[in-house]
Amino acid sequence: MPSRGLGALAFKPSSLKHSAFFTHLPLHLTPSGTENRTPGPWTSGPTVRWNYLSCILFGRIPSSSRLVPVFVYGTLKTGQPNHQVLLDGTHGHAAFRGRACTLEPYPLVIAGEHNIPRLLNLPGRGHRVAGEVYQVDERMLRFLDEFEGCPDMYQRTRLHVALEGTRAPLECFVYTTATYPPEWVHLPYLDDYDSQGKHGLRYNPRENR
Ligand code: PCA
Repeated sequence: MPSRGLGALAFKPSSLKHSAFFTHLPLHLTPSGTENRTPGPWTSGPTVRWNYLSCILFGRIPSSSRLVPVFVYGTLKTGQPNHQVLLDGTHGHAAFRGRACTLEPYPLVIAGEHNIPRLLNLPGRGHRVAGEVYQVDERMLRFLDEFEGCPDMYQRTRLHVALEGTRAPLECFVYTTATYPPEWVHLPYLDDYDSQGKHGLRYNPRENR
């Protein structure tokens, strides 16, 4: 049995390796790591019967509708300007899992002319950052990739968070910024983004840009 890290949870069953979904995603966006070798219920032979049966008996979710954890730290958080997109069922499914904090410190800055929060992919600098974890389905994940301008504006990377009320660190997807002007590293570091915070740098929603 392969280890059940994020890779195993993340829509990469061997039976779907060549499906439209995986050929559609850029390689670096498909979670790497251990493949889930559990075949989906659509495979043929005796396996198909077992898979259907196990779905019914144990409530096992078919691989195509598995949920993956996404850590949000900026405008997607509750009460922030883009939170609504997570609640919109036409984008897919997102279920709130809990509040969380990055295990390692990261520089979280507000940058650029539109005052956009950016988690710079520089673990070890800045503060441990507060946010929220959502379990999202593949449709919502694809929507978020597009919404966050991934892979140009943000990159979908992974980090570990401490989820409130749990002990084990949880590996999540997160939208970070890997390439940025060098001066961004010297901006003030936040630990809990609030678009209405004392910093006074009001987020400029995309419809106004
Ligand atoms: N939206 C994503 C990344 C930064 C942003 O504003 C989030 O909230 O995590």
